Amino acid sequence: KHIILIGAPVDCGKRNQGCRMGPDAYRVAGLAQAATALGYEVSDLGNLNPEIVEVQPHRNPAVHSLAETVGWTKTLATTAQAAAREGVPVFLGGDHALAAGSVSGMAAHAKSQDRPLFVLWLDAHSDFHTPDTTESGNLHGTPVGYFTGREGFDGFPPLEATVDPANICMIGLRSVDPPEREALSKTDATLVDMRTIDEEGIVAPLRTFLERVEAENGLLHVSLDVDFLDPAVAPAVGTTVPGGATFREAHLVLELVHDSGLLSSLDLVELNPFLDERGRTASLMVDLTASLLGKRIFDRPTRPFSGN
Ligand code: DIR
Ligand code: MN
Ligand code: MN
Ligand code: MN
Repeated sequence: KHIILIGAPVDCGKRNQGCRMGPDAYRVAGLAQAATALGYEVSDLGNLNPEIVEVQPHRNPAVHSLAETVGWTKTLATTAQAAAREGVPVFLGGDHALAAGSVSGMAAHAKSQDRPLFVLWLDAHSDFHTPDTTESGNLHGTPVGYFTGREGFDGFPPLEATVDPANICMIGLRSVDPPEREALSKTDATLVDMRTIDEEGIVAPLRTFLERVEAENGLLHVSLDVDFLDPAVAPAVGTTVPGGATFREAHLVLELVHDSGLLSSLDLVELNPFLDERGRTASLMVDLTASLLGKRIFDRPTRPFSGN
């Protein structure tokens, strides 16, 4: 079992800066050591740079940093495909714009194996905008729109494979803009908002989703946005939204994903170490990753790792 750390200091997906410090914060908080202690072979590819590209300005004048986001998408999609052949890529963000590249690359990898890609999106936000519908112009609100093949992504690389929205499960939703809600309602994506978690718990919808991934022999990409968590436990994020997942809910989700044996790739996104309290949020993200990689108190039945 091989974990491949990929530094993706993407900071162009929103105006407030600081996520570019994320990859080193994860390194300082001991991510590689945590994975090694759990018995994995760990490589660190260091920090990537975006391809330099030129693009036409978007027709929506709010959109900013389009060229940089397109450049990152190209670099990350290529790197994801290469890394997925060798092990489990872990993208150290960087803001959520990086998922346009990481997930589209994993979708291309899955297609090369004739397997479907499933995406577990742990986030307060659905990030289902397109460059036409975004009001903020912040492209970190658009990666799911991109990798599901929505229109309006002029200048972005054409997708080798799209992710079927029916293969996406979003958990933790509590900030969904009207155009996103409208577009999501036309899909079969599984949408688990905070009210669903309050009423039914976080385990039932997750189990149902993981059973589908297993039944369809899918690859599973997990995209963990810091703001999935409640800001009281994870304060170092630009877009705090109250009422998020608790410490234990977050660990439980990742423990259950581990035990499914289905994990293929992971994004850790939106950490802004500039806003952190002595590395507290970075350390929490490392601990959550350890849960995903099999850290536990007592042993439990676990499926053998099916990986990539
Ligand atoms: C908001 C914020 N929906 C936007 N999105 C965020 O600007 O489009 N995603 N923060 O993680
Ligand atoms: Mn997000
Ligand atoms: Mn978010
Ligand atoms: Mn959004």
